[in-house]
Amino acid sequence: MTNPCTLNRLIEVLMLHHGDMRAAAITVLTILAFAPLSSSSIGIGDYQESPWWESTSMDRDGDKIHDAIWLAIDSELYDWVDAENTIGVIVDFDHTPTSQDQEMLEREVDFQTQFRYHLIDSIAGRIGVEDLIEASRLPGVVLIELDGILTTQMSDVNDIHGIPMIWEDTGYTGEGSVVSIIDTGIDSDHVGLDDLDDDNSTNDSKVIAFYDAVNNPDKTNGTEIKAYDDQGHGTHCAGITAGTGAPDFVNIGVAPQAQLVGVKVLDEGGSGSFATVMAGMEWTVDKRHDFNIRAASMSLGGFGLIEWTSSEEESVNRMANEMVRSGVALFIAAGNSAVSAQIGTPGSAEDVRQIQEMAT
Ligand SMILES: [Ca+2]
Ligand SMILES: [Ca+2]
Ligand SMILES: [Ca+2]
Repeated sequence: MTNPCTLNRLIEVLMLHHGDMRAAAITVLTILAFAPLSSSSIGIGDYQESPWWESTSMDRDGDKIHDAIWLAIDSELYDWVDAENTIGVIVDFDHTPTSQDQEMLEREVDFQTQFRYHLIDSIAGRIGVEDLIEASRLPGVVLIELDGILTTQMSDVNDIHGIPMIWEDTGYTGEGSVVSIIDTGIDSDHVGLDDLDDDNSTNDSKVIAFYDAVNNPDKTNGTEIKAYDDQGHGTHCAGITAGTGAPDFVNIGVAPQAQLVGVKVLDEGGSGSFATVMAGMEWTVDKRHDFNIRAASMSLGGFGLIEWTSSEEESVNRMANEMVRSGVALFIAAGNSAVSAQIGTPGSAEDVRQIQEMAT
């Protein structure tokens, strides 16, 4: 086996191609198996040669407004602009935005704040199309990004039982590990996800915390909302990762004794904005010590404009990088929904390492 530290570095973040859920699941197990062996993670420096916003491909004309915003406003493929003529944006600052910065946006350009982040220097919300230019000129604002849309990544749902059961060879079952599933939620009443030992007389929940960034974004302690999934994709991913296999034990997850944290960022239609997805990502980092979260799984894909403009500096990518820096091993089954040669957000994050060959 390779040096676990090297391996750990390789698997800090994984990018797995469209549909290869089987490889993704094996890799999750690899993350869990080796994470405890590693020394502290992430040797990525914090230095930056020049501010990213001065050279990002999101703003080739240098007007501090994401070039895709104007495309979005004119797009007939998706209703980026609502009936009030507002559009969802991520406002990037040259410093971590404070409540005063948030108030400035709300006061000066009628900004409707949705989330203010601390892992990246950004505030998400809606703004009137007519106020975009004024907002771009406010002090501290360096870029106004389009708030993109992410959707569930279709995965290969069959052949799960064909997974080589690494845990049979190593004895490793995921016991003691906690994985955050950032998706549509988790049905914690599912018979394969409701407990660890499939014995209803013992109290051993598998899903130990839940955050609903879609419908209850202000309830952040992780235990005040019962886990649910009004779409199904997140439950499916949770089962592949850590399902016990009950009731028939045909489809056993690759880490059947791992526990899960559910983070709902996609709605009942299976889609969500960058703003909401990032809130779930940041929550995972904020709660990593509370719930001993060692890894996070995102099986999301982009569509439409973000596939055209996908940039390393895009907010979701920056948030993904911050997750990794904080020590949460992130695996992403990223989509190539539009252009086969292109890695969609957030798979193009600079820290993402493509290790398909390891996983297959
Ligand atoms: Ca621009
Ligand atoms: Ca059970
Ligand atoms: Ca039980």
